[in-house]
Amino acid sequence: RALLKSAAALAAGGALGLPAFAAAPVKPGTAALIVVDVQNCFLEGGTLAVKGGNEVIPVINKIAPAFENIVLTQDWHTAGHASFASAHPGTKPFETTKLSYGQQVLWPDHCVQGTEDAALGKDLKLPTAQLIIRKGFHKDMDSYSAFEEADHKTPTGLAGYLKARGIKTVFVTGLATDFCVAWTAMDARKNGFEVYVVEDATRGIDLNGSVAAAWKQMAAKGVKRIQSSDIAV
Ligand code: VGL
Ligand code: ZN
Repeated sequence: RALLKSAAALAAGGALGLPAFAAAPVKPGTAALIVVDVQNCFLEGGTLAVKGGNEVIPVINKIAPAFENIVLTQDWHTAGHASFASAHPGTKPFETTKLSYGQQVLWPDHCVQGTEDAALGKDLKLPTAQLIIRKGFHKDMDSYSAFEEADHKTPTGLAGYLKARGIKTVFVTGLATDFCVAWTAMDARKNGFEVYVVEDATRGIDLNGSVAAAWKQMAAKGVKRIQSSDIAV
């Protein structure tokens, strides 16, 4: 049984300009679903609520049974984290500043370790998920990506975990499309995985067109864009 309906696999191959036969069937045992940051902070009423964020939950719940391997991530910041505008006097949320590792968007205080705001969305139904990666827990460094921190050096260990389990293909879902989803998808490519982002299982923050920019950057790195209806559940 293949994870992707064949028309979807062909379309994803075609979008990359590959001949149709290049899109090999994805076997469930070699695929993982990555559910990025579906936490109260990014849901309705959260400290950094993403518009329509709650709508990803039923979509993720619907496709999850197709996966033998499910990994979740949690944005997991210290109080006073470097990505918070409140840690930089004279700045406001959604401004950009320069930190030791490069440009950083400054955010409202969000997803602080151990708070209810940082908890996973209670309506997620992923009883078979086996790993939760917590990221952004170094006070001086952010981590949008589930694979490595913003210095592009410090690994989270996720690539090793997936490789040790024979995973070749990842399907990325969750919040937010233009930040943690995009960085996770692109780093998955960098680590040699075949990558699909399930568009209707994501929502974006969209600062100055960042959602469109993220899709463009992801496409340039070979990330394939599909819909949940392309997955055979
Ligand atoms: C995220 C902004 C700040 C995300 C995390 O999950 O996309 N965005 N921290
Ligand atoms: Zn964050």
